[in-house]
Amino acid sequence: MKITRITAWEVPLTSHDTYYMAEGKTCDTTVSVVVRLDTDTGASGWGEVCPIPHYLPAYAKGVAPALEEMAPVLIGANPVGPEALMERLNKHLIGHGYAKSAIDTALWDLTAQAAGLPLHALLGGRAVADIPLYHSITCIAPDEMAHMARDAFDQGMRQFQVKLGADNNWEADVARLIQVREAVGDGPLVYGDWNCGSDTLTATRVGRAVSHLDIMLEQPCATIEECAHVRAATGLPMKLDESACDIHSVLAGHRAGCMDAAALKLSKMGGLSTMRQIRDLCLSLGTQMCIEDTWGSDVTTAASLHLAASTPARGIMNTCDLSHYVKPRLDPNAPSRRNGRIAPPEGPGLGVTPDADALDQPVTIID
Ligand code: 0XW
Ligand code: MG
Repeated sequence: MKITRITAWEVPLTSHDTYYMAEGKTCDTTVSVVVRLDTDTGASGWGEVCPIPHYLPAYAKGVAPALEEMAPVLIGANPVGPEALMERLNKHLIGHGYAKSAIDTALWDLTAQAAGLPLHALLGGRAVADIPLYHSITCIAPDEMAHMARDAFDQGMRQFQVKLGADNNWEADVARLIQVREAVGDGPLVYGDWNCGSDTLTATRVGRAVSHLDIMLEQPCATIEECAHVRAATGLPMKLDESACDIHSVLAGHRAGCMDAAALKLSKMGGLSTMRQIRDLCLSLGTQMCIEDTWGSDVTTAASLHLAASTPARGIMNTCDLSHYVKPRLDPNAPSRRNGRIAPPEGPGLGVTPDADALDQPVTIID
């Protein structure tokens, strides 16, 4: 099998509720880049990457030029066995993991289609029937956030990510955590995510004000050292997200003792090929994993679901149905949440095919 053409579309995804995070980071309408690799056998593989503005070293407009740069390695290459081709690609273009993640997903899609197997069969085999979801709550007024949590609880959700810091009001952050905790009752997992937007003093004050509650903190500050400081000062468990971005930083987070949980995101880690190595490392380290992507719709959600479904239950904390938060749906037949859980698509490969109507005109065609 040979890759004959690379096509990319830019699809604006609009959040159902504008999504506010610390430091003015917002998801209102964000551009997702959808990539298709065509081959000489007629099979096509799909990938997607949707960087959130100002969130990670990634931007949507960077994907198309990176595809041009990678094309000489990709066109004519055999997509089967993605790791070998990704190794060559990584030598040809250093970094740019977010752009590579869309290519990597498409290579895995083609490889699994060629094998006639669902993608999770190649990523370790089906370990769980379905995966628990978390519900992410935009940083707005505490009582509105508590309502959103209760609504999601009533629909079966049992894990809640409470966004903090958007209004630089630490007492409001305390209220957010207390009110969401109360709204969902004892038992569900509740964690507060600053997306790097706090300092150690503020995060410690918030954490100590809720330290009598069952609460986890997520990435309060930009560095592993600061997060470790907050964990030690508050005694609360800690999830790392932005600063756990590759094998070395995951090991550093573990050594610093502040990685009870970690967010594994496809575009942050450069795609499934790298992320499955990090998944296996986290399994060995005993870190609870959230397997997801930064943002996006059905293609990147499906890729995350295949990796999550091939991860033993002891390591998987949750996943995210990103396509639930935005419109349009790229593939209306792709999996949706049911009673707080979700399963990967059935059938060979990734198991999703974006609708031509959702894609419109391509921005890049390389052959
Ligand atoms: C990446 N987000 C902003 C969107 C996902 O829903 C989770 C969240 C995060 O930073 O953890
Ligand atoms: Mg986060």
